[in-house]
Amino acid sequence: MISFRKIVDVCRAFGIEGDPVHYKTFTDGHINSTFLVVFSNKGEETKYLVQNINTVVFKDPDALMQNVVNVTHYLRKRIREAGGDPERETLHFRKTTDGALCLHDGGCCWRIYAFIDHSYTYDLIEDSAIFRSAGESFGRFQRLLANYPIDSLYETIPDFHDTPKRLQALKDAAAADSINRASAVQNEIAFALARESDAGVALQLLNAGKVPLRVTHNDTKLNNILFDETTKQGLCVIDLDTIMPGLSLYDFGDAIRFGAKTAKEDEADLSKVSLSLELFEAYTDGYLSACAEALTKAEVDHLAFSAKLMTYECGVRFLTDYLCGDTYFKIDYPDHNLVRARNQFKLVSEIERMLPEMEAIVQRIYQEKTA
Ligand code: ADP
Ligand code: GN1
Ligand code: MG
Repeated sequence: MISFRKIVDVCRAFGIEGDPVHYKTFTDGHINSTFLVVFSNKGEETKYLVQNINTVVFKDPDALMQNVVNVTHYLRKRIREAGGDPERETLHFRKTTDGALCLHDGGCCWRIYAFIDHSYTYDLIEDSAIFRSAGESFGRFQRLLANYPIDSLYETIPDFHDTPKRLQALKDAAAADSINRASAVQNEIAFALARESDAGVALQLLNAGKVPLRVTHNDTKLNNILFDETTKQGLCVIDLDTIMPGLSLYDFGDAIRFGAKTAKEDEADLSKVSLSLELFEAYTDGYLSACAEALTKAEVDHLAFSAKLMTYECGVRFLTDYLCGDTYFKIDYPDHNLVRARNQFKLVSEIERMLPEMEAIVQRIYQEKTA
């Protein structure tokens, strides 16, 4: 439990003056601990976003911050050139009074960025216009970073979307069975193993030179976009910790996994868990309107499949964490990761059923955008 006092001390190390007025904890991320803090100084209130970086997940926060600083610096220029507002359309970090990008404090690591006010995030939506805008935001993000020097990126989590390695980690966790949970989840393990041949598809396309390595976000959950309160449009892509060389398929697939679902990621009533084709179509339309021209044929042909792949991978990761004793994702109750894994596997089954329709939607919209 992180106290308000601790957070205020952190703010002081970043040179923030004035009286702390109020703070709030954000609960929508599974990795970092995030707080909004309000300070009053000379009659004016300023909001800051204070974040405790998860150093179990991110082993080298300084290298990670260098990535984020370089990328946001680059984005600011591109956004300005495109006539946008760099203050609200990308993240801005504060340095410590010593000029460092983050504050090391015991085993903890902290950073602070400007709070982007009058914005909000979604964990679940029904409104396809909003999800279309999310597709445009991530498509534009991919386009803005198309010429970013990819080799200069530090790989914050190696093999992050290497699905075969994720599956191997599940097999290892099941074999080790360190906290005796494996016998109770044999059905879920069997579900994952039955789809082993899907795991390597994206990497095979990469190795065959059919899809290019791009600068990708790698964590394109809907709640990693801030929406503007006034325009109701996607405003700023956040959570830049996993920007790494990757595939467009990862970003498209993960966005569909999280955003086109009909129930929350941890909904335990699996009868509610499916994929909305209307939302899928809306996202595809927004995404392809922003970046269709840049995609290869193999990328376009595998967009629908990528939704299945990323949902499968995420389910495998939740199940692995469950078997390992919940050391990676934050949980609210003991079986939380198992509930999440079952939810993702139900969504995989639903996507398998809908795949031909999803593929037809992609081809139709792609033709429209490139005609
Ligand atoms: P995590 O890695 O844990 O997902 P995020 O960086 O996504 O952490 O931040 C968690 C939440 O905090 C976001 O989903 C969003 O609601 C809010 N948030 C993050 N950055 C900002 C910001 N600069 N301005 C306003 N809200 C933010
Ligand atoms: C984590 O940090 P957050 O909550 O945006 C995870 C993603 C998973 C996602 C599942 C660094 O994302 O890879 O897909 O949870 N981030 C990391 O909801 O592992
Ligand atoms: Mg996040």
